[in-house]
Amino acid sequence: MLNRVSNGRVALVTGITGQDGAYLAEYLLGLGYTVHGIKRRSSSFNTARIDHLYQDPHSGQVPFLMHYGDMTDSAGLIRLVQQIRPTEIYNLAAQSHVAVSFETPEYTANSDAIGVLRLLEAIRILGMERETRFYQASTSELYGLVQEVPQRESTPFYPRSPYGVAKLYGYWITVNYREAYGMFASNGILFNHESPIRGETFVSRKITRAVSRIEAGLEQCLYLGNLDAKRDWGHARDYVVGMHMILQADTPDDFVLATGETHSVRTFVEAAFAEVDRKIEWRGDGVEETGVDRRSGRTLVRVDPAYFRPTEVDLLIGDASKARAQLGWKPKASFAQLVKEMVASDLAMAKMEAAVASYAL
Ligand code: NDP
Ligand code: GDR
Repeated sequence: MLNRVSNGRVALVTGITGQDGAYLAEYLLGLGYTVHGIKRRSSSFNTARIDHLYQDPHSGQVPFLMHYGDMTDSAGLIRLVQQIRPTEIYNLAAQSHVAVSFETPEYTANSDAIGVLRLLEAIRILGMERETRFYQASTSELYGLVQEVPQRESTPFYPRSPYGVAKLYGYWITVNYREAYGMFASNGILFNHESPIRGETFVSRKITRAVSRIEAGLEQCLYLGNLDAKRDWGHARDYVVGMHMILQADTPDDFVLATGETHSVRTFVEAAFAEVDRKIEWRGDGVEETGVDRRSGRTLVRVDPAYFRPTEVDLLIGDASKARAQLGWKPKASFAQLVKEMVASDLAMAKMEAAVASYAL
């Protein structure tokens, strides 16, 4: 058995190198957990988001440990669950980019659908059904084509991408193992949540990064796809608290976590540019639409059809009243605070990069 802290709470987090993995690891360590993370082998460093949590294991018993593993490798997952014997598993690992899932549908199904089964089977094969609680990172992408607004736990699913369909399997196999084997297995149906460490190709971070780089003179224009898509954007820091609450409930269940507010991509762009005192005026329509800076007359935003998806999710807005009533969860950060924090962080980085570039000249 690997390192355990005195309170006996041992978490295994898949997807530890991602946005949520980093916030969750930090939160659980703060609560006194021993945290084990699974990371993939990569030819370059992929631990930037969690490097600040790392402690040299040579220095004695440390609460944060990393292991190599992959959601497509059953034997490796079984071995890790057997060695670590976690009291809680948070399954956050996934090919999580919706647009990329259209390019890599089979791989997405392997990691995001069958990967969930592999972990649940590991718990079952090892006879740990009563020992280990399981959290599955389900998603508002399950709702897909609008059936009802706001979307809640009872809203029918209609996924619109290979990612959404893979996650649908992950959702139901989690429910099935709960019902069939009495496992404490729960789904968090999380609506979009962002942060300064969000992956750079998701639209929120793509926008705040581009706004900052344009401001620092490193880029000229932001190219986007569908400006009219609407999302319920919250802050990842708030959502990992909800993940933990879901596993502390008296009984396993499925919960929506959302802010209850929705904004379009266009509004996100306006809010981000407003942080650097630029007012965007929209001109033209469709793929010809541009966002022009009122002050300078410069075109700062253009539409690139390459970023449109074959099938789109037009409108997401979640109703988290079940989580609020049963778990006491509610998000703290507002949309405005989220955008402000993300732009401030990206602006600091862009200014530093610009300063280094001018010094090098
Ligand atoms: P990220 O894309 O930031 O992180 C995904 C993590 O999964 C990374 O650590 C990645 O590793 C890892 N991973 C990917 N494929 C594999 C694999 N085959 N084996 C092992 N690890 C793998 O996602 P987020 O942190 O934003 O999201 C966490 C989870 O929550 C995901 O499952 C996502 O689908 C889900 N979700 C996210 C929402 C959001 O708005 N952020 C909303 C609802 C659900 P690497 O760093 O090497 O790429
Ligand atoms: P999403 O997030 O698909 O909701 O999935 P993303 O930020 O990628 O897209 C949100 C919306 O913005 C539109 N869009 C663009 N998106 C990207 N990435 N790049 C662009 O240039 C662009 N232009 C417009 C998209 O079409 C879409 O409508 C995220 C992921 O974290 C999933 O893993 C998670 O399950 C869901 O959120 C909830």
